[in-house]
Amino acid sequence: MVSKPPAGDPVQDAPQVTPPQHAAAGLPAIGHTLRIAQQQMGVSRTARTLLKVNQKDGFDCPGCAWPEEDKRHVAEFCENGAKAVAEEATLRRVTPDFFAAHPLSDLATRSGYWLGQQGRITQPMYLPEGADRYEAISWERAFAILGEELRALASPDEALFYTSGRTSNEAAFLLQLFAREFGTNNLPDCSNMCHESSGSALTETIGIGKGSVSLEDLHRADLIVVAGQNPGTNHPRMLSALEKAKAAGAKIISVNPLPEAGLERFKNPQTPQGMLKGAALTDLFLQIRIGGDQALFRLLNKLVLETDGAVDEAFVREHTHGYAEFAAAARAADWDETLAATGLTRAQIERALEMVLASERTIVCWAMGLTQHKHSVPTIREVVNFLLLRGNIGRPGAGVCPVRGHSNVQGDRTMGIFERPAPAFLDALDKEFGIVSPRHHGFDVVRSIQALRDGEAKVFFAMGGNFVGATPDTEVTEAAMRRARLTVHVSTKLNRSHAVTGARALILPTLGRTDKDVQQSGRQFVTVEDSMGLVHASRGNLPPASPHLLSEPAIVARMARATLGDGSATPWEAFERDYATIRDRIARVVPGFDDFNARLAADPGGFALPHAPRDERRFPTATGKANFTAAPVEYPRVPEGRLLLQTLRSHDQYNTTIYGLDDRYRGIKGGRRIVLVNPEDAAALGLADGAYTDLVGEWTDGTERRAPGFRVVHYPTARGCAAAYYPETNVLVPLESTADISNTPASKSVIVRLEQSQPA
Ligand SMILES: Nc1nc2c(c(=O)[nH]1)N[C@H]1C(S)=C(S)[C@@H](COP(=O)(O)OP(=O)(O)OC[C@H]3O[C@@H](n4cnc5c(=O)[nH]c(N)nc54)[C@H](O)[C@@H]3O)O[C@H]1N2
Ligand SMILES: Nc1nc2c(c(=O)[nH]1)N[C@H]1C(S)=C(S)[C@@H](COP(=O)(O)OP(=O)(O)OC[C@H]3O[C@@H](n4cnc5c(=O)[nH]c(N)nc54)[C@H](O)[C@@H]3O)O[C@H]1N2
Ligand SMILES: [Mo]
Repeated sequence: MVSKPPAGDPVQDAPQVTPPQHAAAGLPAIGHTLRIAQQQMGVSRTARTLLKVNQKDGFDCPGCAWPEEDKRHVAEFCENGAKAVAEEATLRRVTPDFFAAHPLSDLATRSGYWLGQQGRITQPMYLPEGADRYEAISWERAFAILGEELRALASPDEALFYTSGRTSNEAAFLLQLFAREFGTNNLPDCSNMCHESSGSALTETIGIGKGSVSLEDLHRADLIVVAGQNPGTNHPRMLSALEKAKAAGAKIISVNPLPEAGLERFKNPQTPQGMLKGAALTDLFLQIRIGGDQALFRLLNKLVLETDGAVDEAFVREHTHGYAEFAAAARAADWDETLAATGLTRAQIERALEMVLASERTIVCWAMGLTQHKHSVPTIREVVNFLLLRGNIGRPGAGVCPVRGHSNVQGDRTMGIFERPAPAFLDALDKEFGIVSPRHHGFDVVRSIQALRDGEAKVFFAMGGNFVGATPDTEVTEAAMRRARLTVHVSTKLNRSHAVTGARALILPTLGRTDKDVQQSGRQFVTVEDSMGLVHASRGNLPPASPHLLSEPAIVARMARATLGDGSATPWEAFERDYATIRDRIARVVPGFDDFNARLAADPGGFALPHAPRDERRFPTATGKANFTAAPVEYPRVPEGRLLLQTLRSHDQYNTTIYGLDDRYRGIKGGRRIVLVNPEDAAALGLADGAYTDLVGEWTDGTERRAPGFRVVHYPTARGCAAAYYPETNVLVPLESTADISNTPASKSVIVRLEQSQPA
């Protein structure tokens, strides 16, 4: 299989390379932000919009899920948040004329960057069977087609309802309610590709699949371990929290195959000193081999166990289960094997141990560097073991901190977007609405693609996101999507998923976070939950991108009426008229949302959801205690002459949305088809800096996948490891290459061969 870059695209991919930077944010970031924002929005709209980001009376930043501090700055956003806002609040428009000028066969040749740059979609569009052009369609007709196709299915399980994590709580709650009333748990979501491994690991070990720390805890920690995360690009506001923690005396260990600029040094744009000098953040950089984290934490656990007085014995006795078995496994950890798995030195690990032992309050933060491997779930469980050993869960300044991606991905799960819902959740939903939800599990993202491929699923509906662009094994996925009867995308902007369709397709344009949402009962707001379990309101203030847009809750309500008709006793019309009525129902179904509307009215800044381990040191697991686990240590074995490739984000992208072609901190300009290779590995493979190479993925079943024409960049990544951007490299990730237990695509461990070639 070969994936070539698009041919019909005027955008040139010609990467230039300069040395990587050692500091993130500061003045260059501000200039870059304003430039991008003004190109999309003009000067006055830029000012009006950016001043409302993350304010209590404003909208939640559509960037990442990092929480806001209670005392907000006037400009409470970061460079990349501003880019996310500009991308949505752009003045560029995709009208029916655009679709008349660009048939599907043309759209299919365009890059994601080009598609996104065309602007906001203004009207519902329909692609009839056999046609090559989308045509404008009325909302009535669009819902009639959708209802007709859904009702025609042999079973509700032939429908798939995907959610990307920007969807509000209100829209997500309605979507899962509709899916279950219709009769399926097929609710795949972006989380299946993201933090599912964290959820799987945490639910079993501490009883809740969410992080246990607040911003306040980060500020009070003695030691913060940041593993597998690049906050300088993906969670820039986290750097302010790390800076504050450092100022109060915290130490930081970063565990990463790449030296990431933001973690090295941070120039805080919110303070004058910060702008000039910046703070060094990382005290110890553990440049680990890809996939070596479980081995590292296992050895640290052994060393803690062997140190007198280092284990919090009272905590272990009172609050945990499985200690003996875990301790036996940890004691068997082997130095030589750990050094081989991690590529670290003995001295580095001993230094890390000293810092661990010197800390009374430890937090571990992580993101995709830990979640997207075959052995991600046992890796994260080993992190939990590490924290449990010294009682670092459920007290101030300590805990687990999976740093979530999309701004409401955590909230969507809380609202019931899950293919494997807990029976108690379904019981509450059924009781409230007088329905009978299916109890059998639905399809996650990877199973959904397999179901489309195998003809088991026929209608695909996406509440946001870019399913085709974000999922693995691009060729397989695109072929699968083309087998669908109907594909439907609720979207703000064009992307690859609109160009790779089923027999019929609908594009349903919707309001974004920045747009003012007025319904029959008046102006509405929605709510979101951040990475630390804080729920708050989000209110757009711009006139909508077009008068023809419907909000996400309105779209779900109308889809439900078109599909379920008089058979539904659910007040869909009332929900659309007044979102407070949706929140009243959420309050009665979802634990922690009691008096939802009243609490939001009392404090628009929001409230924290309950979290038993954090609040009461109570662990709602099967054993009633926090569980130690003892999985065998695994790490990727890479054959001679091959490299282990991770697929990651550049500084100028938001997942599949490409803002620009630069990756400033890594010194890449004007192109994305690059592969970062350690200079010694490159020398051994005979690859000069600037040479062009094909990336050839080798999968265990003997199949190969090829991504041609990547420029080799000699870069200080760990030995044996390589890195290239997603989504260009998704073609290399086999659909079957997933994490055990969580079924998350193993996007960070792809075995590749590099073959000399030409620019693509
Ligand atoms: N600007 C911007 N912000 C974003 C996003 C975006 O695309 N752009 N995406 C959002 C989303 S949905 C998410 S999930 C988050 C993603 O946030 P991140 O997880 O920071 O994103 P990635 O670019 O995938 O970076 C993975 C990091 O893990 C490291 N890594 C890779 N493999 C390993 C390993 O085996 N071990 C260790 N220890 N480290 C490893 C990589 O070198 C890299 O630093 O960001 C969110 N925020
Ligand atoms: N190889 C590889 N693959 C990966 C990853 C990786 O690291 N490597 N990361 C994975 C991760 S962590 C994630 S979260 C997924 C992301 O997967 P998705 O969430 O599906 O992808 P996005 O690129 O975030 O979706 C962008 C699209 O969302 C739409 N959109 C934006 N705002 C709104 C809105 O307010 N409402 C609606 N309805 N639509 C909107 C726009 O049309 C835009 O084109 O990708 C995963 N895929
Ligand atoms: Mo994500």
